[in-house]
Amino acid sequence: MENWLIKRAALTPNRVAIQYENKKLTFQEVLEQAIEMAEKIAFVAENDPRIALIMNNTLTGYLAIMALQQLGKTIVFINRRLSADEINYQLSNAGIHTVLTDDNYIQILRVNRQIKFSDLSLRKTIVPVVTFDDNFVTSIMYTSGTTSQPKGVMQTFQNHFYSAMASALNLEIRAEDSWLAVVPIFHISGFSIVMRGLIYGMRVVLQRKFDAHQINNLLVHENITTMSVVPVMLKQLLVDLPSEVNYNKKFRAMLLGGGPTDLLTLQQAKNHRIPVIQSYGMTETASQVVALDSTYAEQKIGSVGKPLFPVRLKIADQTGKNTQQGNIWIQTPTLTIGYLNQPDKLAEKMVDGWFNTEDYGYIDDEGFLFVQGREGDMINSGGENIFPNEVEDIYADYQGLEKIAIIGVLDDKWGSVPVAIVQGKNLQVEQLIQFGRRRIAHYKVPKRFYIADTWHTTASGKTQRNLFLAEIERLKE
Ligand code: S0N
Ligand code: AMP
Ligand code: MG
Ligand code: MG
Repeated sequence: MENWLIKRAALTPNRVAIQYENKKLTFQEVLEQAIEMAEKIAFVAENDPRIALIMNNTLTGYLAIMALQQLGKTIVFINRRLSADEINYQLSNAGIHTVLTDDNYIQILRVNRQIKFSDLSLRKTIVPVVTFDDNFVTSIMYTSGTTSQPKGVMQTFQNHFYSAMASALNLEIRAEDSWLAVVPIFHISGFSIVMRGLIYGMRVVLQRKFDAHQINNLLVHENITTMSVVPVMLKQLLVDLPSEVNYNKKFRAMLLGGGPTDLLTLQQAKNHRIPVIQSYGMTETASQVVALDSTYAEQKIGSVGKPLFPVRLKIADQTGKNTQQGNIWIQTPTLTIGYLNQPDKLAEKMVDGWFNTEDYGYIDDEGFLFVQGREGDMINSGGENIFPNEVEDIYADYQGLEKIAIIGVLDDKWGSVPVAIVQGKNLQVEQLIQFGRRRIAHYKVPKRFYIADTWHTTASGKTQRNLFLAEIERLKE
């Protein structure tokens, strides 16, 4: 395909592409500023095939993405909530030499070049790429797994293009559309909005920080038509929004995804006349692959909907044999071409062209998908995934700790949070917490530690997390 940004600047030069704080840039202005930034990046890192971005949702971060695409560089997005160790692992795994950032990570990173956007200055003339090739990996995002270290999900231009099309065929594209992006761009929830903006020629309203009151103000007073949220965001918006206040008349879709939502929240959204579109998707599928049309919102409450136009869906066991209830399997042109440097890992999840999401669910007799959980007891805290094994492994090095089991418990704010069951000598909760906070993202650190008298194991010696969960539930009563 043509270079998307150059194409946009040719087709709709004067349309607003991006709005950030009090600034608005048209597609023509974005192209000019992206080229300027590309020239500055070329001066310092012309030969790096991949460059990492550690960014907030800021205008400079957005322009850096546009610039890197003009240079034909693969962008490695880093979750800025991760610990130094976790970030360094990803940088090293991706063979990164240069990190561009809008933050002060300078001391902690082990790479050759760490450059703040504001420190880029000298330029080198560049020639923008002519085409955005279907199979070119434009972005890489790391996801953790049940048993392995985080893996870099490679997303191609084709993945993003089909994803944008699939969403458009579901939600339509209208000339007046603008999409509010407060979900992080380092996640596919946010980056997919940036790609849709470019492909549709649509205004993206970028927000650095999620503040429910501020977001509600924007949705009430500005002509914003669409917003992506994770459940914790929707809940906070509902708490802040007075019952007599409605969003602006053009607002037509609150795309909700990234984790399970409780029915009460959906009901409250309905009371506020917020048109929620429930959706289901993942980094590996370049955002939603299943979505619930708002006309079915009531009838199919709790469902994430039907597969989008180019997507096929089935429920099968772990070997791929069809079942009523089991793993969710997907066929989609938005599926990643693989995990960076680990070609076997995607193959392990594929059977006959179907991708095993490792999520559990069922499809009702009218074709609507219901998601019911996930392999490996994954915990979804505010849209961030936590794998118990990953946290347990970190604590294996803790002096005096003999046993640990991480389990997810329901949480009013985050949906679900990790707590730890431990056994050992002289364990101090405060020190256990500090130990975790130095090594892993804060959201992964257990919120509470329980000392267990007896340990629940299976005959084969595996910890039975579900029995501990039942015990904790009893303690709460
Ligand atoms: C909810 C958010 C915004 C909360 O962050 P906030 O309030 O900005 O936090 P801070 O002020 O920075 O920190 C305050 C304390 O809170 C802790 N903390 C922050 N986040 C979490 C969390 N998630 N869980 C637990 N604790 C958290 C901080 O650590 C800090 O504590 P201390 O001081 O102790 O460090 C933020 O969490 C957020 O942005 N969440 C959303 C993440 C997200 O987008 N996830 C989706 C990932 N999945 C996908 O992208 C696939 C699905 C998808 O594409 C999609 C998803 C949604 C909508 C649409 C789509 C689509 O298909 O297009
Ligand atoms: P990520 O790996 O960060 O892209 O997160 C994707 C995962 O989030 C999926 O594999 C699911 O486990 C979970 N998820 C996404 N959307 C939903 C949803 N609507 N309901 C339940 N879980 C979801
Ligand atoms: Mg994942
Ligand atoms: Mg906050």
